[in-house]
Amino acid sequence: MVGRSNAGKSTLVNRLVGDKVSIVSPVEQTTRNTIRGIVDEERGQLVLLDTPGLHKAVGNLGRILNRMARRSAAGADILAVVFDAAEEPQMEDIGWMSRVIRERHEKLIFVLNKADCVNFHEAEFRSAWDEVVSDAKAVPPEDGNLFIPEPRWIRAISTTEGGANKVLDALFEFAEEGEKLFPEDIVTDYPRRLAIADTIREKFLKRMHQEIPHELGIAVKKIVEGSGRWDVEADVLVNRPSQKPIVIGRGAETLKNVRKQAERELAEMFGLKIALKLWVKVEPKWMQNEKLLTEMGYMGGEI
Ligand SMILES: Nc1nc2c(ncn2[C@@H]2O[C@H](COP(=O)(O)OP(=O)(O)OP(=O)(O)O)[C@@H](O)[C@H]2O)c(=O)[nH]1
Ligand SMILES: [Mg+2]
Repeated sequence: MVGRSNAGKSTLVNRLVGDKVSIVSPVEQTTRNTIRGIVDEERGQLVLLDTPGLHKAVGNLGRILNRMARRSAAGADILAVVFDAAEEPQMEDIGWMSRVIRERHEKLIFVLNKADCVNFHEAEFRSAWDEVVSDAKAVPPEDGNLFIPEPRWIRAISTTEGGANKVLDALFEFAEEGEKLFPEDIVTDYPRRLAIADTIREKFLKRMHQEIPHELGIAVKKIVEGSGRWDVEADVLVNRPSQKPIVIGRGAETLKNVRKQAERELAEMFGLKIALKLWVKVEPKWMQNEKLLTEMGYMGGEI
């Protein structure tokens, strides 16, 4: 699953898996890792890769995220490009359209997501594709070997039950037979430490706007496993001193709410009590710091 930030890739993956494996928010750059979601049903098993949405890369983190999405796409058997069709096609959408031609994606699905929205720009997306195709034909590749894929266009409403069934059907239709890769009862193999960090970050994203979300990083430092209870310590990293009071909130209200909401959701996720301790730290340019990025799981482990 690829596509520009905020198109609804993670929402779609969660919908298809039938469980929450990836965090969702209305701000850009929510997903910061390739996350596997596993669908297991009568027809078989699908391993879905949720990826970070492409965006104008800023700093190391931005570049890493863009590279992650491209690599996942290159290695996948089936590519689904998710479009936010509630808005007109944008640069990143056109970018993916050109890329699927360049990289010869045969099994290709174009998901027109947010079909519940009043302004649904299906026609604009289709004509944008026609234009990309005719541009490609006008300037064929140097080896003269032009391949124009035929995408399967599917409308979806990822936020509603059953709203993405057609995407699931197409995936099963395209999928080739093989051995099951995962046990039947797991929905993701995303590492626990990163899942905890993401859940905490999601709770912050839900309360913040613009600017700060992109400059917020969560690093889980310690998980102490007691009987029926885990004690988790995490650093909340911001870029500048002025961001610290915003993240903490008046009377530490923001921090307290985030902690409570995250504790509740994590308890449900792991089936035991979770006690969180959050430390807000100013770490200028943490997004450029390879040591910190590695610690937060952003450098290695690409699929
Ligand atoms: N109305 C409507 N909203 C949707 C739909 N699918 C997703 N959304 C909303 O779109 C926003 C972005 O969803 P995400 O799933 O986080 O988007 P994403 O593509 O994973 O974004 P990144 O991780 O930043 O690349 C959220 O507020 C979702 O609730 C849909 O079908 N209809
Ligand atoms: Mg996402």
